[in-house]
Amino acid sequence: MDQNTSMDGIILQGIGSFYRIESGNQVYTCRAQKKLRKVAAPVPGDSVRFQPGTGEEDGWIEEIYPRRNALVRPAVANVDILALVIAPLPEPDLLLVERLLLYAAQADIDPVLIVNKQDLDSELPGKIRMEYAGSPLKVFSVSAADGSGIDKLRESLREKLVCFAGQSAVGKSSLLNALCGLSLETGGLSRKTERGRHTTRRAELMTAGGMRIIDTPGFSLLDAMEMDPQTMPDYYPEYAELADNCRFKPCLHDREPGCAVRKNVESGRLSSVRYERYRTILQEVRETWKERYR
Ligand SMILES: Nc1nc2c(ncn2[C@@H]2O[C@H](COP(=O)(O)OP(=O)(O)O)[C@@H](O)[C@H]2O)c(=O)[nH]1
Ligand SMILES: [Mg+2]
Ligand SMILES: [Zn+2]
Repeated sequence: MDQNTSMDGIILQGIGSFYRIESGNQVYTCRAQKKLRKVAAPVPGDSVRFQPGTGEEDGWIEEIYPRRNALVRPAVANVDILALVIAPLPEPDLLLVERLLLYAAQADIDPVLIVNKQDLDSELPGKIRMEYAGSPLKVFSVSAADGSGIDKLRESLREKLVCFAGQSAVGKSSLLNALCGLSLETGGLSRKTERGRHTTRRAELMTAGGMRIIDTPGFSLLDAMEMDPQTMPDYYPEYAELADNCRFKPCLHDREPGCAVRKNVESGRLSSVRYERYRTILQEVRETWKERYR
């Protein structure tokens, strides 16, 4: 094949054995070479080299460039930002949020926390900010319904590949519509959930409003997280900062005597609810780690 006609592009979506690839302002449809599919199938977000098809012949993906990171469900690569959406309604599952923050940190993806529906409850964003005080997490307060906070959020997501995640009905699709001028279906909760359960809906990368976005259908990024419990404190920046002051080194900031993190929680300088979630997840991580060779 003539190498000179190769182009670089980004995978938007896989449909059967075909892939939609964006390059420049154009979208091409190509197959993946068999030898390439054996190593790893391309996923949305992958940066690839491909031969565009000619009138008669299908184009081919020749190479997937190394991935910076990759999520499993949804299958997507090279994510810059994991945008976790919560709202006063449905009631936030903050333990889920906590797990997702850890997941993002492990995958080297910047998380942001978006508190939507501020028109329904203007106090939730402040409460959440208190819980994450001392951590570098960015918390945005927005309303997809009345548009408040949307411009500021859009500004910090520009030029990034953003994966939106959160419980059903928190307003992910509404937010994408407000942020990017899309017209995704919203609100059809029961029907959509039902359909999502029975069919494998694959992730699609959309480019709109200066962002590359993935709207995940529902949410299933993680089951049990397999990681060495010893590494967990590293992913809590405000705890890592204090580790030098703990009596034990390393300290998991659990029940160790003389733990500086616990002291700061007891004195109210660090959030006790976030700390309780940390310990809950630490316990899970320990159990999963113990069982890993069974
Ligand atoms: N009051 C209010 N309702 C919202 C807001 N954003 C979304 N909704 C509503 O919440 C419901 C679920 O929204 P949707 O975008 O489908 O949520 P998704 O399941 O996360 O994609 C819909 O009825 C929306 O109209 C908001 O900022 N304020
Ligand atoms: Mg939706
Ligand atoms: Zn400690």
